[in-house]
Amino acid sequence: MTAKISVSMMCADIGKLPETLETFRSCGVDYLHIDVTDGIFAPNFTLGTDYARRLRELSAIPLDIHLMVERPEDKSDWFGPRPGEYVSVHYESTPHVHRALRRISEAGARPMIALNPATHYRVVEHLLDDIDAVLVMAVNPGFAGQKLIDATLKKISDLRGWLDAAGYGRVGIEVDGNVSFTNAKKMREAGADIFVAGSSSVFDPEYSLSDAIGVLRRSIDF
Ligand code: S6P
Ligand code: MG
Repeated sequence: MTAKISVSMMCADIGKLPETLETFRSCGVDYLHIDVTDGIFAPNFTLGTDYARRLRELSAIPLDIHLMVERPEDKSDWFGPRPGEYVSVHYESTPHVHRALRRISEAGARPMIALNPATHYRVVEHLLDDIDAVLVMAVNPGFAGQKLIDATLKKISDLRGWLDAAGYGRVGIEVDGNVSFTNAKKMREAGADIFVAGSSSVFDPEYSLSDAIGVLRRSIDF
């Protein structure tokens, strides 16, 4: 899969939203990553349904909704998932992971299973026909600005090899957390396809948004 950029909207300046979205459009950003936390499954309260709805009015870039909430099978519909959008649910967040993924595909969106750093990738074995991608967390969910957990790189390469060997080359890998310019290159080499860009790259105040997107693109396009 060609490398894709999914910008982390919890890192965006809410006071500059229209011009930020215009920059993302002109730079060819692939997805808008929407972090949703409930203060229970993951600490913090981040983004929600009204914000997602407003983004769809302001931008044609598809959403990539990351649900870090308990019982996501009851909540994904609140976001009105659409064709072309990803919705990810955490393996650890519900005993009904399969049902949660099915609700997303029934809504016409693309289901993704998210894994915390300590969760082994093999838990997705019986879900492979029900997902379009696996989201590998490179930090613990809840906050931007954390440091990469080093074991993530091996996890990505092992997962990529395991998916390919099982005949699931179509299943993509998204990586989320401390996707810096340097880490992004290593993550791409390990086999990641979708890169969540937050304070470590696209929103690094040392760069303009468009410059940062260009640097990130060059780190992952090879
Ligand atoms: C973390 C969340 C992430 C962050 C992203 C921020 O709970 O799922 O999507 O927003 O990691 O990026 P950075 O570069 O600050 O780690
Ligand atoms: Mg996220």
